[in-house]
Amino acid sequence: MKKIIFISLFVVLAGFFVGCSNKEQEVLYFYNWGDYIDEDLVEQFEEETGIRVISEYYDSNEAMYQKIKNGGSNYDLIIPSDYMVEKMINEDMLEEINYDNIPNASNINPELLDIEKDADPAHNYSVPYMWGTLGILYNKDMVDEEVNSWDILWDDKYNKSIFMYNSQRDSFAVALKRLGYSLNTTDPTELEEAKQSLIEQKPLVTAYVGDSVKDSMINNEAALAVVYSGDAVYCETLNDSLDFALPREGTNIFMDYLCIPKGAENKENAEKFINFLCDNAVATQNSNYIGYTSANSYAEENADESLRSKSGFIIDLNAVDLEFYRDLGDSIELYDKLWTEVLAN
Ligand code: N2P
Repeated sequence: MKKIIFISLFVVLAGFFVGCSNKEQEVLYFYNWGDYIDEDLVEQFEEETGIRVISEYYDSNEAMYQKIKNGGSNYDLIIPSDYMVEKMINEDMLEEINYDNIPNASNINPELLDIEKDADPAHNYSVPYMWGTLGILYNKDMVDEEVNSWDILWDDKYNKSIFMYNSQRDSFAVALKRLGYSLNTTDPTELEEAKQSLIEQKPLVTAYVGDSVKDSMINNEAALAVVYSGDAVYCETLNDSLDFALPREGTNIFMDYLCIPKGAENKENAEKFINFLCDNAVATQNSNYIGYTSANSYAEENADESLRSKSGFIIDLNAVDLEFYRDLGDSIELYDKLWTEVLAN
């Protein structure tokens, strides 16, 4: 009898524990750029779905790629830019997206679906999130001339009053476009020339930075900074002395995409979150908060006037020559080498 009671008790308890583990908390591992989402929206999603979002942050496509390539990470959602989507598809690092789970994808501006034609033309792996350009944020109280050329970043009048991003593609883009070359060049002579010019510029540069450039510019710490348009808009809304310009020699245009890394364990949760981010009201609130131009048509048109009125928010595709970065294959190793030399010099 005792034995029977003991066994029944065991069965009941075992059942209880299995029941508990079935109700295990749903999670989503999100690897995002710093300052690239309104965290209140993350909370709203958690409350609505019961899915806990665990976020980690990166500050360049290259850093994100390396972390995932090295293995051992378990991210379910990432936000690579166009050329990085192309590279990750080429290397079989992304999951195909199930659009049945993303009805709100219909809110994406159809023109933006094929603005970048090479990375993932059918968007099997990538849902457009935010887009922008690379340009010069400047302080009108410190810069008493028209800002219309990358040359200004080589003018020693602005000695130690210039911020650059610590990003090899963006820094080389500035130098290459200034020299009249493509920002996707793989020509060693052109790249060597660009490297030399970055070394020549270096004494004028206050620092090569990430998101901290925004606080520095808002606090009037420098005259000039190379920034993404969304970061510029964010700064402009907080400091009226700031303005943003695209140099006449041309620059980079980027589209950042919501993507699911290969083997993600919580793929459906990632798709739920992508669908949430594509909702019109959510996308508008998100864009208003971070300053970037949304790929959602409604959000782009209905963003706060305080953003829409700032230089950089409305992207004129014909303003200057705009080039997307491309995946450069193995040639990126030459960029790696030359960028290391710039930083070491
Ligand atoms: C936000 C970074 C945006 C990424 N801090 C630009 N591609």
